[in-house]
Amino acid sequence: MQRLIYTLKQDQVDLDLIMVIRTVLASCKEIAFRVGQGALGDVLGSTLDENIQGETQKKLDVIANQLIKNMLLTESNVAAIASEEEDDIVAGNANGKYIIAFDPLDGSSNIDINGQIGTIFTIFPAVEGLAQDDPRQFQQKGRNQLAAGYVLYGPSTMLMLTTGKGTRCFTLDKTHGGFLLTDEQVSVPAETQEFSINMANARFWYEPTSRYIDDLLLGETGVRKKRFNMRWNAAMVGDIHRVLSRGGIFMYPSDNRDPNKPAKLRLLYEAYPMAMLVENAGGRASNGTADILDLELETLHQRVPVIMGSSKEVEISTSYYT
Ligand code: AFP
Repeated sequence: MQRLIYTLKQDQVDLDLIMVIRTVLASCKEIAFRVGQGALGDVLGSTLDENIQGETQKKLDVIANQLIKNMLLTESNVAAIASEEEDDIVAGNANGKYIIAFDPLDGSSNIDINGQIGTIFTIFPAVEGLAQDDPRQFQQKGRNQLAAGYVLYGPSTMLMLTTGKGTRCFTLDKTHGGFLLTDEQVSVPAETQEFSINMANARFWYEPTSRYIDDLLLGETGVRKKRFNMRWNAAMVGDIHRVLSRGGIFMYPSDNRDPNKPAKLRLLYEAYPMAMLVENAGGRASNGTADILDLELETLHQRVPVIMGSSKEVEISTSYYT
């Protein structure tokens, strides 16, 4: 089976970018080890702190953030990093070619129940002429991403990666420590009978979301004339991994639950990288009215509604919002 580095070289990825991806993955391997230790490694439970989003930080959120941050800041090619767990941009090397954003531990509520969790990351070119920690560094369109991926710490540790030439899946060989290519072209079926949304939020949804989900729930007897099944992992990495593996539609729409938080998922750390992976696997990713990759980040921790997955289903779903 092919090693990651060989695949990236075959894809003619810039060697400096390969080095940065390898550094991210080196920290993910360490996180995978810590996750595997569980209670024995004292990684379960919460800290007393809150992150910039006002969410309680889990011990593993902090450990994962520190590991990735420390490793990336030793890389000469890294100009700046942004993390879901950091208030501001952290400056790296003044001559670095790349800026990297990451959600160190997605699906925090699954940590203590031994459920699916993961690390999501994205790499953009650094903007020349701007200080490394200038907020405008990250104010780029999703289409500018050079690479995006996630590492899923499930029963096996898997890497889903794109550098813009398709989406590839690798599995961590825990005996030898390398990521090996296990699916060279991930492909999301255009049609699906599986949807993924947190139904507990139904009373807060806006009318188009309610109408679309109602139509799915009517099954064979409704306008869709087929039965839909539902899955919800409470970790976007887990839900998107299922969508990339067998198709489906994943939604976290805006709602009126909290006027200060019209949407839940973060554009930079979650929506951008997942959208790039899904599009490169033949799927679609939208905020309801525009492709996520065409949006331009305005603020570092900006949130965005998300609808992504099987292309035909995303098309049907977004037609409810126009
Ligand atoms: P964390 O960033 O706190 O780990 O939250 C995970 C997440 O942003 C995303 O991965 C899930 O899809 C979503 O939250 C789950 O949210 P619910 O609380 O509505 O299930």
